[in-house]
Amino acid sequence: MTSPLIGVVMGSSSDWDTMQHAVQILTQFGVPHAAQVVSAHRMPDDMFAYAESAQGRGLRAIIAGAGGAAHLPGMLAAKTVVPVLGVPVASRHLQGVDSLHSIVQMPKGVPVATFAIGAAGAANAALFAVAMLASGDPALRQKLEAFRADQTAAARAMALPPAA
Ligand code: RP5
Repeated sequence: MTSPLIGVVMGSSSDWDTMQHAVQILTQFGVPHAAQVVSAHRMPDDMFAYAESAQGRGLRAIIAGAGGAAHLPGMLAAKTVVPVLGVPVASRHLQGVDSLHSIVQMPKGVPVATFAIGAAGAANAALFAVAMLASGDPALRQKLEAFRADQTAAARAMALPPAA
């Protein structure tokens, strides 16, 4: 079995609706990955163990999604130099603006690459991880270029309805 290159973690199973969009992209590109729940405030010891073992397990990036006071991406980044890509999950009361601010406003010295709130952010985090891997993998780079070309073709083919 191939070891995962990308770890996908989230603070709760309730984040899966959003984070599955990252997993779909990684699957589509054939990138070995593993997804699991790692909660910063409910499983802090597990979170540290996950981060501390990330390099040794061969992870090249960690995609971390969380909502509300979203500590998970920043705390993982504090415990590993493996790049952490943060996905703000939409929260019930503040629609994910809280999650975005929690993840994006890292103090200088410990970066978290932060993506858009919700499904687009999850998908883009995965595409960014693919791009990182593709810089040393010509076959993966070709797949990424083909993905972009398909998107371009689809956009060029977009038709608008007549004005009302
Ligand atoms: C965060 O709290 C999770 O990332 C999730 O977005 C949010 C709510 O979690 P649940 O109460 O749905 O488990 O830790």
